[in-house]
Amino acid sequence: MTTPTLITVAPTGAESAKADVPALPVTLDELVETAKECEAVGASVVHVHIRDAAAQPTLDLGRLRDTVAALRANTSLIVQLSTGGSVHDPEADRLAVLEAAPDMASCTMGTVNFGEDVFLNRWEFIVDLHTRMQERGIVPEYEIFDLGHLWALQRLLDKYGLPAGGHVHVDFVMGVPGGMPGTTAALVACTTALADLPAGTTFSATGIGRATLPVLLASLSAGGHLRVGMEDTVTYERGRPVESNAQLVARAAGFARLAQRPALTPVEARTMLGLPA
Ligand code: KMH
Ligand code: ZN
Repeated sequence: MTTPTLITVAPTGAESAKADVPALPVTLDELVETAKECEAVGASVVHVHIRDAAAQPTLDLGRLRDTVAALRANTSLIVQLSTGGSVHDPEADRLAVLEAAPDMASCTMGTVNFGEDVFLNRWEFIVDLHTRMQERGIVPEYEIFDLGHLWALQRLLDKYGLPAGGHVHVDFVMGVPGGMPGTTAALVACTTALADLPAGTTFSATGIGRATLPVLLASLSAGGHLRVGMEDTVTYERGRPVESNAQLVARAAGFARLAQRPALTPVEARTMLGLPA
């Protein structure tokens, strides 16, 4: 039996500048329009970073609340807010993201070098995020930048219990300079390590930059799900900038159909991820 494919779109991120990537959605209107287009071609989850009036990354709570409301009003997508923010965001602001009451939120499972920067995720901070999400009924997506992060997740679940909804879903973020590479071998190492996590744990994978296609194909063939979007990839093919997030989602959905693992609808995705209908 084949498993349909969960497609998450990560449309904006915190790293690219609007001046360098004009197609990047940075206003609420642009984000909502992108989300609608991506849902129409196969996305079921939207992983959200927002920008301020100057198109700079922000974790402003009012803007986050407005964003959750607008995405819910205009799409059926599962709204996943980033608690990773940008590498410069303080822990308190990252924790406060949960006050915007999304369906899901990201929870990165360890510190990782991030290009020239450091993406800091202390153990106590991870425990705080995990337990606050449990209390609020927010379903985490555990972000795995390196193999050891899976071992940290095993420790977290052993000590503090399963997430809200009882289902464990991880996302392998591959090809960040400082993290694991975006290769089939690294993906296989991660999927092998999943054997130590609760039965039924699901995974998606995304490759940064030129790792996009190798990771997408490896994940599909390994029974995994997909994350694509301009947070991770701004070049569609050599010398050709991405025109829109929907272009990336459509390509992912096309590969998923070829693999006879068509895209899940948001309703089906809710069931898989342990979210209320
Ligand atoms: N922007 C990165 C520092 C997440 O969204 O949780 C962190 C990130 C992970 O994108
Ligand atoms: Zn992110």
